[in-house]
Amino acid sequence: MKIQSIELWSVPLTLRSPFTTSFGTYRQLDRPFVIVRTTDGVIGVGEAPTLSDPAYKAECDPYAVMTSLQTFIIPAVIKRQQEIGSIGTVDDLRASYAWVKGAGFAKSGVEAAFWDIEAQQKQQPLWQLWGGRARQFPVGVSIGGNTVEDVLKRAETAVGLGYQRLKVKIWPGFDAAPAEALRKAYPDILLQVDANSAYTLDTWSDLKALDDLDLLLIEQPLYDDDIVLHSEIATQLKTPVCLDESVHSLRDAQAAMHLWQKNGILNRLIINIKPPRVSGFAEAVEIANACNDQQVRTWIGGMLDSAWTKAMNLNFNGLDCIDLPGDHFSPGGPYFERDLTLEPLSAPNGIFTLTDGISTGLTFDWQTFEELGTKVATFEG
Ligand code: OSB
Ligand code: MG
Repeated sequence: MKIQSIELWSVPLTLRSPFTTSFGTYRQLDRPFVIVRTTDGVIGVGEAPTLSDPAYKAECDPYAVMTSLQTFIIPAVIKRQQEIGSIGTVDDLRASYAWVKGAGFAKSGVEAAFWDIEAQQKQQPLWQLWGGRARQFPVGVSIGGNTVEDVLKRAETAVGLGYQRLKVKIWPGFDAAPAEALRKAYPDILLQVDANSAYTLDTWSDLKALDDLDLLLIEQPLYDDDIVLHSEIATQLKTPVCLDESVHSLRDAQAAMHLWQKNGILNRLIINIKPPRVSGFAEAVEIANACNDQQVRTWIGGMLDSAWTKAMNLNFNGLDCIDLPGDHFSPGGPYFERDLTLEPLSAPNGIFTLTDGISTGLTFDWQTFEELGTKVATFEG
């Protein structure tokens, strides 16, 4: 595959409903997009699903991602092509920028565009490229509200649409109340909570109040870069602890499995695999398989992604080794006022069905993309 050009775009996407986490409320998100054109006319589209600031993770903001892409990553890919003639595989691509430390979100944007190209060249859906099958699976929603009433209202809409799995954002002072209210309203629903690293060693024991609510998991209670302390507090909770922010690579996932195993609680480890947090789908697929080998349950998390990237994540969810419902849909219809696919994503009764459609299975909406977006830079191959 020979690259003709790589373009970097910035696209503002506006949420239909504000999304609140322990670290802030988001309404508009400026998204870096990478457009790769090959010399034989194939176009690949990849999004780096940034938030507005680095409050979730280092380098998950559009400024860091744009700088990394523009200054280091894309020039490294172009240079590699000049040296070896073409970038034949995603492995070649990753090798070209492997020397860049961190920058997972930025790398994932380029990698996604290459997967889109590879799928088109092979005339295959992404799920097939990644070793999955066109299966049906339940999907869930993530509720980011800032009062119990708001959370209950969002949950009611989601359950009304047929979703059977809810995740609610919590933080110190706003934890047992929303979780108890949801459990009371929906005694049988799959329910989980996400703290986005809002607790410390002094405050995490508040979470013991959630231990009798039959929760599926408690996600990322402690520090965003910690695995060891999570493995220790996990011994004192009946509810499985799920890692999100702490896992950046296959090695991190292996370290977590090692520590939970050592503590005799491996069946209470769950990993949220977010492709951009681990630098892209190649690493994400490796993590999914490694966890499955040790019977550690996984699910696919989201970053308030556009429908284009949600569709990629749903294809990834087609792998048989993914056990639990992922965050692919908003609790109340589409996430964005204007989104970037011609066909809306849908999951009737909370069940998503993969198709034989090439690549993501959806059509990228170039008109909306060009109306909303701005081209920031072009690199010639
Ligand atoms: O931790 O999963 C998270 C959104 C922003 C930052 C962090 C997280 C989230 C979500 C989004 O929960 C869920 C989705 O994209 O559907
Ligand atoms: Mg999370």
